[in-house]
Amino acid sequence: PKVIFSGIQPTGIPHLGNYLGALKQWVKLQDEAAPDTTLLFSIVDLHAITIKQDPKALAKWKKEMLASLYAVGIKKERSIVFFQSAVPQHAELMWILSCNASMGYLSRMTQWKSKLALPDNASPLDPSPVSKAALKLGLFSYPVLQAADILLYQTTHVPVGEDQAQHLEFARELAVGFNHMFAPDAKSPLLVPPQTILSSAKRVMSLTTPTKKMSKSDPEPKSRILITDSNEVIHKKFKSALTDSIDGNAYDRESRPGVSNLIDIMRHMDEDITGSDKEWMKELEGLSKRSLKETAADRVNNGLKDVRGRYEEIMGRKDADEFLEEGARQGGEKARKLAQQTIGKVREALGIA
Ligand code: AQP
Repeated sequence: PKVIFSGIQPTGIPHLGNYLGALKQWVKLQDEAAPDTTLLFSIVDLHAITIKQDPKALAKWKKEMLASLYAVGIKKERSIVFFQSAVPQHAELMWILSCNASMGYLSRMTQWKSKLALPDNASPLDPSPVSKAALKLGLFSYPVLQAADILLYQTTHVPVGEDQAQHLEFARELAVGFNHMFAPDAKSPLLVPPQTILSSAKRVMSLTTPTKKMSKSDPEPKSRILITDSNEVIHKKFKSALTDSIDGNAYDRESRPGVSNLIDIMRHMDEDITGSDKEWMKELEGLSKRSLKETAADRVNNGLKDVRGRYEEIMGRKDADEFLEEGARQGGEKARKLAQQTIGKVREALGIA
């Protein structure tokens, strides 16, 4: 049977990139899953603290993220929804995997390089513009924790955005190496090398700088649409989106990033529209930029209004805190049970049971 695992950092309310690139796909996988498929969705707070976080904000964001996952349609009766830090086995397996993770491999990760402000093609030996003392070990070993998250549940499939594909490859190699070293003769693998499921919405771009990905940490709030934004706010943000002054609308990510991003957003928002739907493109071709932005805003509002309604309903409950705490408690308990099975086998194989 399949085991599907994915995670999201509690670093703010999810935006359209998180929604189209991850959350919408999680819901689809959940709703179409065979009865014997296990689904786990983790709010990865231990990953969030690899960069400095304000403790009060983090505590608030954790709650908001849990409410957001329920609001997009993740059902706690079907999927295991939990906080990573509620399952200590994540940190335990991370340590064990760290003892076999290659520093050279880790230093080639593009996410690490982007935090170091190194170009993608830099060698790990290049001088870094960031002081070595300011660099934290946790940020460097982030992919090992991510591998532990996945391998802990014998995960077979991981839905992620394109930016995470490299980390998934690392997790697979760690699993294969670990099995080879500690359980070469086992009938079933000790750790399961997972497959990546790439979302069709690979990269939703910033509304204000469409050459950058839409991101929770962008200092410009107008660069992203939050899944809880009102119709009015959605329209305002789209209105100020950066496009171009070329007549007509056509899809070309290279030369027309702003227009193409709006087209992509509409395409992914609406399940019925496929990439080859020429008629739909024809309708958009002649629109003024103002109408194009309005059309995009309408579509996004239509796609998000139920999510927004459910979010407000959850947060508006008198017992919202208790409701969320109880949901998290139950999810954590289920996750710990599964995690312990893997950790038990791993400890035994290592001789530390
Ligand atoms: N712009 C995006 N387009 C498509 N997918 C995206 N994802 C994030 N941004 C986009 C996908 O969302 C999932 C959860 O991501 P995360 O919480 O780990 O955050 P992130 O990838 O670091 O991006 P954020 O949301 O912009 O956060 P910050 O600014 O804090 O880094 C992943 O599956 C990711 O691929």
